[in-house]
Amino acid sequence: MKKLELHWQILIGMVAGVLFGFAMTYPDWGATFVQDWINPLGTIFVKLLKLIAIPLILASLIKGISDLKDISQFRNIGVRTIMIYISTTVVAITIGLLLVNVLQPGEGISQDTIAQLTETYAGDEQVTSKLEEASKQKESGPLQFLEDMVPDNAFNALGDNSLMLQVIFFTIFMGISMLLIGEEAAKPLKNVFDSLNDVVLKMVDLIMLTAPVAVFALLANVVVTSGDPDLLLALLKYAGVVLLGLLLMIVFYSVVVATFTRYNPLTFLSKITPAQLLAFSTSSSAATLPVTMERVEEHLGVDKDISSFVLPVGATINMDGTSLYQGVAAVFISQALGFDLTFGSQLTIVLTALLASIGSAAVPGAGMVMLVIVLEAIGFPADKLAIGLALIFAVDRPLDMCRTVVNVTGDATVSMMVAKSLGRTLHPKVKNWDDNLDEV
Ligand code: DAS
Repeated sequence: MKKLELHWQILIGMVAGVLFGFAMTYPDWGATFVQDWINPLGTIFVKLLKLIAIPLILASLIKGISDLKDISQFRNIGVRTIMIYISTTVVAITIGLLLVNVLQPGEGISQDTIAQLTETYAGDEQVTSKLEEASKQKESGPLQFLEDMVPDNAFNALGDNSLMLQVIFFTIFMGISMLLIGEEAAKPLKNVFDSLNDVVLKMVDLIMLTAPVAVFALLANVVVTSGDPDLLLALLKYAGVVLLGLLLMIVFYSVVVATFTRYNPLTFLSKITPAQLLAFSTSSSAATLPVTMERVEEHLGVDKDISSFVLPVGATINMDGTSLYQGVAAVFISQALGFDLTFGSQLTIVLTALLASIGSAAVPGAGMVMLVIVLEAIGFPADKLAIGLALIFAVDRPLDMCRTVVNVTGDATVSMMVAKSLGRTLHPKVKNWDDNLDEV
């Protein structure tokens, strides 16, 4: 029997994980069993992907830059990438604000639901920790993110996933310097990074062999740890507005891919499916990055000098799904708690959600932390912030999974737009995911 394509195996793992998770909600020992014996399989998988994310960025970005003819080509890629990222994020926030103002999910939330959610989650340490994290972010100055981007110790930066932007800064600095010293002088180092790149991509393939079991474990754990079904129902309209917005973003990307890059959007979506399924299962763009890069380079055929810059930068600063969610959540909370928003407040949401999504780390739940920045920017009462977060906390994990899919899809879309705008052809190197697994 022909081996199932990997994304079907992953999908089966996800469905089995959800069903198993629901089955484990019945026996009273079920949730503990899943968290103690099943979830670690998923956690190890996510750690393995994060383990190779930094070496892959290092090797891929150095190879990508040192393959360039000159600095102007790199500047071309960089300017286009940032401009397109900002544009797609503004589109995402605008879609979110249009939907939440038209559909008004926050109107009509009953006071006793608000009281129930407040009682259940306002004191929850996960909510208070997000408030603390946000207040730390708030204390920093406007150029803090620029300052944070420059590492003072390359080896520290290379060792810490949360410093991905610092790794990118260091790697670009090194790649440009290799260009400047000339091909001959840089050749020995370039050869090292070229083969490191091949080795790490093979490691991605090997890790992906365990993906079906890993996503089974991750989703089973999400099911057994998700909130009270009644409270989830109360937030169905809010969650529906976010999901509708995220779906419209996928349609937007498909239209852009079809019209701007002249590429079949269904083929595009099918080729990045494994990355989308992992984004959904892990809620982490950073963990998904190695697979996103493999899919975009080897299956969509985007040249490495483009994908090796666009994707790592996108995983950290381009979060269209997150920015859309922040727009919807900020207005939903204001509606539910009777905080009137002026048109000016809505424009403020566009700007701060753009900056907040750039500042959001590519890890689970980051979007909710930066939501506090958006709420404070529109003057939301500080004493009601905990209640505001409590209102949306019950459904935040499933929505995080979905917005991470959109974040990853947006990055892949932009890498194709940048390639097309530079006149590159898209030439897939492999047809199916496990084409090159035979040598494993
Ligand atoms: N989970 C984040 C990511 O990795 C997105 C978010 O928290 O909104 O993209």
